[in-house]
Amino acid sequence: NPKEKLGPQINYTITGIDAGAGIMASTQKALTVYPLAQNKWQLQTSSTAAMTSTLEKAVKYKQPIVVTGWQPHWMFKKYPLKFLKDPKNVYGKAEQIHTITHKGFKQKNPGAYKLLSQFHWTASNMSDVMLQTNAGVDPAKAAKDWIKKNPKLVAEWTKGVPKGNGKPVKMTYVAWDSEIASTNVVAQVLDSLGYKTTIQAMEAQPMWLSVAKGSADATVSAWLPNTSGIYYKQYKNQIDDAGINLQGAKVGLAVPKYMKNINSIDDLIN
Ligand code: PBE
Repeated sequence: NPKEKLGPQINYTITGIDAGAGIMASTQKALTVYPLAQNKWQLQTSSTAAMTSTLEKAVKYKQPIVVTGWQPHWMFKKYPLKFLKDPKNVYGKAEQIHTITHKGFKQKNPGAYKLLSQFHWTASNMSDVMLQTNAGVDPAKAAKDWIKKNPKLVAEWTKGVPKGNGKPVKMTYVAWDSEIASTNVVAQVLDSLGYKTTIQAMEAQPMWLSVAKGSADATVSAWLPNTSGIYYKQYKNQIDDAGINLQGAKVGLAVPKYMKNINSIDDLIN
């Protein structure tokens, strides 16, 4: 019933993801800024898989739901979602995804660093891989297929990069669908030049710490300036920003389009 208030219908709950995600920290901030928390709203911590499955059920029965949403992600292709307006700009405007390495990595492995700094693709490229993995294709296989279909772009990344001769590259990432896609693709391109790349999934905080300490060499998972901003600030002296690998990412709260009266975060309170 659209005339009924939204809060009581969904137990004043925003369905979130893993606690370490930047979008969760931003949403905590939104709870105070808007002020949702004062109006009984809360953020539920879960995982991307649990959030998208709750979303799928809601969409199936056209029930209201508010989720933490971001792009690029297949959820926007699979479900009729819209971002809520964020007039108080808690989530920032467009985000970029950066490639971050340990401070000493450029010197230790200049070839791999060069490739990592030349890695860039579009939201649509990334979505191609994500749609495959979402359909059940193994991430390594999805990455391999994508690389085969995109030789021109891959050639830009490998341009002027020397052979790896077995030099190790330790990459770390958080198992968000977007980063599963980018990390697998980059690792395979590195390996195709003879580098020996390992990829290890972690929670966000230990991932940043590993790159800062040098127990990992690099990550392509840094959503900046806002989403991973707390980690970036904390470790900025021990890391090197190798550049933007994806432009125009976006983070916020999202609802299904059939929730016609809810278009802004402010609308959650009324
Ligand atoms: N995300 C996807 C992450 C970054 C990548 C938006 C869920 C986050 O830290 O919120």
